[in-house]
Amino acid sequence: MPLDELMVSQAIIERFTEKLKSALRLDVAIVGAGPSGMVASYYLAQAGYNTAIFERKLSIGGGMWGGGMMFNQIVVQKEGKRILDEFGIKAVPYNDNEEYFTADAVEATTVICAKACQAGVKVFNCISVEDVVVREGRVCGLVINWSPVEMTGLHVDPLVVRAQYVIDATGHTTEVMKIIERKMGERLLTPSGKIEGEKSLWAEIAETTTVENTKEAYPGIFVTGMAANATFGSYRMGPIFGGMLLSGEKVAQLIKQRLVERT
Ligand code: 48H
Repeated sequence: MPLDELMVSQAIIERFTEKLKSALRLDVAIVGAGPSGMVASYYLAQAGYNTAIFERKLSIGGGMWGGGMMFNQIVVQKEGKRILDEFGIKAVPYNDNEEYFTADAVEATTVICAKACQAGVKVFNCISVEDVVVREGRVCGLVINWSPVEMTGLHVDPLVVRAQYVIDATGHTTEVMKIIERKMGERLLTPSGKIEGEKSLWAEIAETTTVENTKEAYPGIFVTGMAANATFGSYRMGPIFGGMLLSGEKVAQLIKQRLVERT
């Protein structure tokens, strides 16, 4: 049988459209496919929730591919190693008392993403989140557009997806929370009611507070990973990833509880 080019195009168009349509009413919409967002998506999809990630870039993985200064190894302290084990990522002890472990950044990124996809997460790369949908002081969806539209500044209107909960996993830039702060003119669930802002590097405090700061930051939206520390005003930690993995796990747990309470 001759290869039918139109069949190839038709298959892509139909299957992608099905995927996008199935993401119109989500349980959880995650912005950003860095380590915290991807880990969160895995646990939520594994629990049976309709979960999608929207990632601006062509590649998933956020800052994890690059390890530290493009030395593509990541360091995870012993508290976070459990998550590497759960995903089946090889963790190599670095010091005698097994406080620090290293993992290959490429293996860690690709395995987490593969497990998330296999658990049922719908990953949409090359799509940027440009706004949120609100109802009576609560976030209930995302406004999305192709990243090339955003990058070229074309005047093309976006589409909308609804979600019971949204996660801002956009890293240092904490983009979704910044949009809410700028546009809604209401108090965020932070001490000052505003985004507190990221502080300089103090790894020990930063790693603990990344998990503590993983919580709801405005009704309907939770923050995870670096976005949690930027929103609630803590330090950066440099190239250590345990806090990112644990924060992703925590945000999934918190949202699972809420989803159970809502049913
Ligand atoms: C769609 C978007 C949008 C948008 C951004 O930066 P990330 O890797 O995020 P985390 O928090 O999971 O991990 C942080 C870690 O990588 C890191 O930078 C560390 C540990 N730094 C410490 C230090 O001291 O420097 O990923 C965020 C992702 C990226 O892929 C962005 O492209 C994406 O979010 N993103 N996607 N719509 N509006 N904004």
